[in-house]
Formats: sequence, structure tokens, C-alpha cells
Amino acid sequence: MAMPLWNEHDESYKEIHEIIVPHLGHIPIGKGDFHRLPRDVRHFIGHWVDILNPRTIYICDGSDDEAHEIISKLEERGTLHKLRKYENNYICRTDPKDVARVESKTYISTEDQYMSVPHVKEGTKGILGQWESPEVLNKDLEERMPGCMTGRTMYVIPFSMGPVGSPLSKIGIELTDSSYVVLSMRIMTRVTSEIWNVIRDHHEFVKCVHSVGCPRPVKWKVINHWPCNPEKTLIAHLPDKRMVISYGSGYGGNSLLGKKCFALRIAGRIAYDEGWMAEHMLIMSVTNPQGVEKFIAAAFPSACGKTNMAMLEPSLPGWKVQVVGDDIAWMRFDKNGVLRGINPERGFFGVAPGTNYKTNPNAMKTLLRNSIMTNIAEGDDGSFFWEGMEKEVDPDLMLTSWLGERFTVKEKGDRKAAHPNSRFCCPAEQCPIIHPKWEDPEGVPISALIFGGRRPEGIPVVMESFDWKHGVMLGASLKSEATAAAEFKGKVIMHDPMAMRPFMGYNFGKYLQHWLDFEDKPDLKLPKIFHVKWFRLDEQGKFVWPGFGENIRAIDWMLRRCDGEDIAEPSPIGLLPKKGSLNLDGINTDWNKMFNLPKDYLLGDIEETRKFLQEQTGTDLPKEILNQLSKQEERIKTMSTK
Ligand code: GTP
Ligand code: SPV
Ligand code: MN
Repeated sequence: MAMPLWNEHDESYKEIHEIIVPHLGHIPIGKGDFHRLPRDVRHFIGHWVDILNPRTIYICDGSDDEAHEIISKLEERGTLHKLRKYENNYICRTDPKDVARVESKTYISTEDQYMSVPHVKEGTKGILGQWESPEVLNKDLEERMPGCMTGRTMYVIPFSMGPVGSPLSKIGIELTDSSYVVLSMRIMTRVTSEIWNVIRDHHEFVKCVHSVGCPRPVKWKVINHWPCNPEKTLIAHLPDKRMVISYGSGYGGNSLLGKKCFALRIAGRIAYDEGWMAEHMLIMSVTNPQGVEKFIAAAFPSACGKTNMAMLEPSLPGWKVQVVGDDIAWMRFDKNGVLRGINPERGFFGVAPGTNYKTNPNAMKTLLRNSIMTNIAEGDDGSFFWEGMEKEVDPDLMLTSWLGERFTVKEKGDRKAAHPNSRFCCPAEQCPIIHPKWEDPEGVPISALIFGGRRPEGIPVVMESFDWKHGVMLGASLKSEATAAAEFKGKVIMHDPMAMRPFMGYNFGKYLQHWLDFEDKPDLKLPKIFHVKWFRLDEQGKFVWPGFGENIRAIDWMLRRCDGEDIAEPSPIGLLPKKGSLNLDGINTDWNKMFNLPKDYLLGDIEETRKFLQEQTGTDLPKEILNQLSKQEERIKTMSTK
């Protein structure tokens, strides 16, 4: 292969107020002091400036002044628009073709294919990560990257995932031509010039390159002042190089590269190499009425309730919840064998629809200032609006929908005011229940791990795994309805093992083995593993479980199990609450609907899951997972049919 695009050559870059790059000559520095950056960073920037050909370079320092300058520019251009009713809140509408993560254009590239993806069964299309050879990826990038920032500013964003300087944190640098990305990254990550010193001390940083793929003059009509290039979108990961290259999309996980690309796919691989875990999990603290606090981490697929659970307002008196993180957890066992977790992010990028003062009052209070909301609707009084807020606003409020349609709240009918994957992006520190230790460099001790998904049938509201191995199997068997967080349409139920299907950065078989191996390490205090499901429906299509703040009842049960209370009884699929052990005071639920086990359904489910895992993970599937599935199947077979 020709020298790949990402390999830095050796030319040195002149260190003055401009960069002299080998092919382009002088590139002015719009802001910042190139000359004071660490040498490796200068090389990284110089290399990519040479390829991308921006008009100017802007080295971000993360300050408020910087944000205000960029916001004013975006307001002038029409990309951002102030929501008058609040303090420093902005609304943004994307090109309607760029509204969610694009899983089909997301690739992992390593020399060794099987480091990235499993040996799928012949004839199967793998859905646990897509591999592309470095040769093919290089060709794809050669078609896209050269000159793609022509006429645009290239921002250099230094950021830390996790508290700056914490031993659990990692550093990244994102080069981007999107000022929306700059503003969002400074909410979602820690952007500061201190990063340069950390790099000088430790050297390592994850390289992130992002372009919207619209060099100027743009050859097509830019919609909503939101440049993007959906036909050519490509989200590429080079885990061996600790690098991400993203092209064509400006939204969410496609462009805020600290999030899924770095904190899950690249960090997942780093965690595998270094012996820790990077997971799609919230972290929350729960204090019971006796004043005892425990931390739990929960993995639910996209749009399945992590943000809601992390900020839950307990319906039971005397309980207290505090949030550490709502989407991603980095966890490692400390020298005492305790699993410790940090939230690598600094903000919440949460699903707007469904969020209201009843379901998630804490999120509502977090996003009243210093936030950016994308693809939501705006009220004529300068307020934000999305589906789920109908009962909390004036029915005569005139709205402008995310697509620019005009109607009042009461006229809305079936029309969508906000896109289903519209999101708020707000600073975590503004959350009224943010945990005082949310930035503790040591992380918080995790007592329980929870898996869950959105599926209508079969599985009980809450159960405990028999042991660690059984818990890993339950996680690997996770299924959920397709959501608007990615490009899927319709309500099809998909496998989403460990809530990580879209976020795997290395071979899923190795990932499962990595999880299983923790059981064999001496002296680790393994957390208990649970499975929950808030989304079981009855025959009428109604949720059998009230959810949201009432989920504290299931949490109460799980935490009492962590204390060893005798409130569980074995069932073929896991340990279920003994009848009466779940606090259901004051709610109207039907025990049988929540906990009955439909034998035929469960047998079919095991068979289908085994087939899925065998096809998708092939010879890389750990034997122990098959063993757990068989044992589960045998137990279900012995059930009587009711
Ligand atoms: P990502 O940010 O995509 O990873 O999503 P998430 O897992 O954080 O999901 P989130 O908490 O944003 O919830 C997504 C949707 O599910 C929202 O519309 C919520 O209102 C709804 N939801 C959350 N929790 C519950 C629950 O306990 N019961 C029911 N019925 N719906 C819920
Ligand atoms: C998810 O899809 O799980 C998200 C949104 O949290 S995004 O950042 O776009 O990945
Ligand atoms: Mn998520």
C-alpha cells in the first residue's frame, strides 16, 4: 500500500505565527500559539493541515470568551439561534439528512481483521462492528479528506475524557471544521489549555480528525446553514493507532468524537489492552432511608432509559439518587479489588422527547441555561418544546417545528414537533443532583451492574444473575427495539449485546472473554449482575411497569440483594424477587404480568440468541457463554407450562 494518509511524515513544521507546511506554504494561525504546543501535537496538526487545507487554524482554549465569540459568529450565520426565555440557551437545526449516528458507515480498521471483528459464520453479515482493511480505508479517505477543509477554519480542540490529570482519564485532540462541534465538545468534555501540559508529561493522546466534508465554495445547497455530506459519510477508527477519522456528518456520536468513537470504541480497545472496561453505562448513587449509599452502573441500549435512570427522582420516601454519569462508564478494579468507575464525559447529550418535569425533572432543571438543543421545536415565546411537554405548556403556544412547520401545541396532532432523536446538550455540573464525587479522580466504588433493554415480551421487570458468568450471558443476550438514535426505521427488535452493538471497537468474542476473565482473577470483589426491563407490555399494549421514578422499587430490591437479604428465589432464568419482596405500596401493578415466565417464548428466545451469537461471533464465542445458554435452556425445559 502507498503510505497511508494517517502516517505522519518527518518534515518539521516552522514554529511561528503560521505553519509552513510542505505542500501549501503558509497557513495563518487565527488564534493560539502553535509554537508553544508539544512537539507531537505540532506534528499531528501540521500533517493534517497539509492534507485538509484549511483557510486558517484556531487553537481552542476552552474559555467562555472563546465560546461567546463562536456563538456570535454562528448566530450571525443563522446556524444557532438564542432561546430568549432562558440564559445562554441555543437551538440548532441540522440538515434533515443528518440527524443520528450512521452505523452503516462506521468502520474499524486494523491490519489484523480479527482484532476488530469476530470470525462470523460464513455467509453472515457481521453486525458487531464492521472491519475495513487499512488499504481500502486509505482509498476511501484519499477520496474524501484532501482539501476537504478548503475555505474553512480548522479548530484544534484539546480535551480530557475524565477529570484532567486523573489516572483513569485519557486525553484527546480533535481537529474539526465545525464550530457547532467546538461548542458541543466544550460542554461534553473538558476543553482546556492545561491539556498541553498533560501531553508534555505523558505524551499519549487519541487523535481525532473530523470534517463536515463541504469544502468552500460548496457545490450544493447547504440546508439550515448546516454543512454536511451524507452521501459520503464515513466514521473510521484505527484502534492500533488510537485514532478516529470522521467525515460528512456534524451530529452527535458522528462528530463529537470524544463520545462513542473515543470513549467506547477506542477506549474499549485500550481497556482490553490495559485490563479495564469502557462501557455504555450510566453511573448513579442511591442512598436508602437508613442513609447507606451504594453506586450502580447500568447498561441500556441507546434511547432505553440511561439518562432517565441516572437522574431518577425516587417515588419512595426517604430515598436519594445522585448522578455521576448518564451514558458512558470507564471502570477498573483498584488494588483492593474494588471496581471503580468514572464518567469520562462532562455533559449530558440526552434524548429530548419524553423528557419533562414528571419523567425527569432533574434533566429539565439542568438544561435551563448554557445548553444547546438540536432538532427540537421552538415556541413563539422563545421556549423549547418537544414531544412529552404537551401537558406542561400553554396549549395555544405557537410552535415552529424542527422542520419549520407552524402549529400550536393543541393543533399538533400526530405531527412531530421535534425529531425523535433531537437532543439537549448541557453541562453535567448544572444538574441539581450531580454527585459531589462525580469528578473524583479515584472514581466511585460500583456495587452492582445492571443490564436492560426495550422489548415488549417475556423477560421479568427485575432479576439477578446466578453468578458473574451467568450475568455476562444475560448481558450478551440483550435485545432491544431499534431506536431513532441511529438510522433504523420501525420497531424491529434487534440484538444489542451488552448494549454495545454499535460501539464495539474490537472483536466481540474477545470482549466477552475479557469480561469472563475477571472471575478468574484472585481477590476481585465482583459486583452482582442484574437484569431489568421497564418496557414489558400487556395484551393491550400498555406498560405493565410504571417506570421512571418508580424504578426505585426495583433498585431497592437489587441493593437489598447486594446486602445479602434473603428475598430472591431461583427461577430457570435467574433469581427473581420472592413474592411480596418488591415494595409495590401505592402502585397498581399485576405481579403475574411482571414476573410470569412464558415457557415457549423463553425457549424460542434462547435458541434464537444462541444462533445469533454463534453466527455473529463464530469460533471467537467463549465456550462458557454457550455453556451458560445450554444450562439456561435445560432449566427452562423442566418448567411446567402454565
Ligand atoms: P441514549 O442517550 O441514546 O444512550 O439514551 P438513554 O439510554 O439515555 O435513554 P433516555 O433516558 O434518554 O430515554 C429514552 C426514552 O425512553 C425517553 O423518551 C424516555 O422518556 C423513555 N424512558 C426512560 N425511562 C423510562 C421508563 O422507566 N419507562 C418508560 N416507559 N419509558 C422510559
Ligand atoms: C447513543 O446513541 O447511545 C447516544 C447518542 O448516546 S450519540 O452520541 O449520538 O451516540
Ligand atoms: Mn448513549
